[in-house]
Amino acid sequence: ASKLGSRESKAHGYDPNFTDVVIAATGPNANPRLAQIMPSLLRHLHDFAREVNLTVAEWTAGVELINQAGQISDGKRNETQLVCDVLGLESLVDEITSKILQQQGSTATPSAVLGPFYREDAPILHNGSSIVASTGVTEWDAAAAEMLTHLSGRVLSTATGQPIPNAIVDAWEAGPNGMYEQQDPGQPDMNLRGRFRTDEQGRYSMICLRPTAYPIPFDGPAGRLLKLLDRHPYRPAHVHFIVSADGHRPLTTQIFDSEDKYTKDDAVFAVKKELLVTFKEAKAAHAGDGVKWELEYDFHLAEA
Ligand code: MBD
Ligand code: FE
Repeated sequence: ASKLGSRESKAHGYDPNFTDVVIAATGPNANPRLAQIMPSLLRHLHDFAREVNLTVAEWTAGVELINQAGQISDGKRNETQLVCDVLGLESLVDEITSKILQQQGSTATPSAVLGPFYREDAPILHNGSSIVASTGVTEWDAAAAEMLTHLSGRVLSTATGQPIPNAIVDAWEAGPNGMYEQQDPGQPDMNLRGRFRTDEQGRYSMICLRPTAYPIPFDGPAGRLLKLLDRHPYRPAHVHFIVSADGHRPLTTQIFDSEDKYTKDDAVFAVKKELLVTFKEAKAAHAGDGVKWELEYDFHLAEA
């Protein structure tokens, strides 16, 4: 009876002990990691509500935003992830994870956030082939022709310094109109995506596009949030990669065009200075194939 009594007397959101009551409701058979982290989450969540005097109407608006994000999320679009991205949360957890690796002395290429547009099962292509398909949309094709890039380099092991044969470089990027293939009815399925296997010298090579700055989808809750916060939706020009090899930690990362003004003002806060690259005008050898730009970039993988 006394336990119930104390609960009743504390069951008020404005009583600072109310948070302890909610934390103490966790049972002895709770998932251990949740039991470890929920007290902190509840404390911050409750403190936030108290600190800003959150009203029922405001809380309801937040619930509706999350509901809408879930409703428009499907296999092609992950709006809840996008909401996390504009709040900096995906970048923060990436940074926390990579800090732990750096503290262990890792010299691997820094990671970057996955983002909402990765697709598994991208086509497996031979080194030197192109991930850029003609769309039949005149402006798209004309813009892409000006951005054709020879991207090549090696995948290396940080443990040995040696190149890794048979590593997989899985790359994806948006088109010159700022849209990923799954957002854009004008692009063929799996356009601007490809998986390349490194050769005996650990080398990969592809034709891709020098990337273009582009706005993250602005027509859903993430966009609504950006508008309400008077923020722009642009991400700096980037190419995504997942690089993997037997015996090594898979690396999810992005490279960023150093000449893009949004590298200093990324809508999802994902830029790391080690991931800035400079595209060079293509040498004559490639210019003959219509390739306008080139970039050599090596990936360094830590041992698993
Ligand atoms: C993107 O293209 C992206 O890479 C991230 C991280 C978030 C939104 C859109
Ligand atoms: Fe992206």
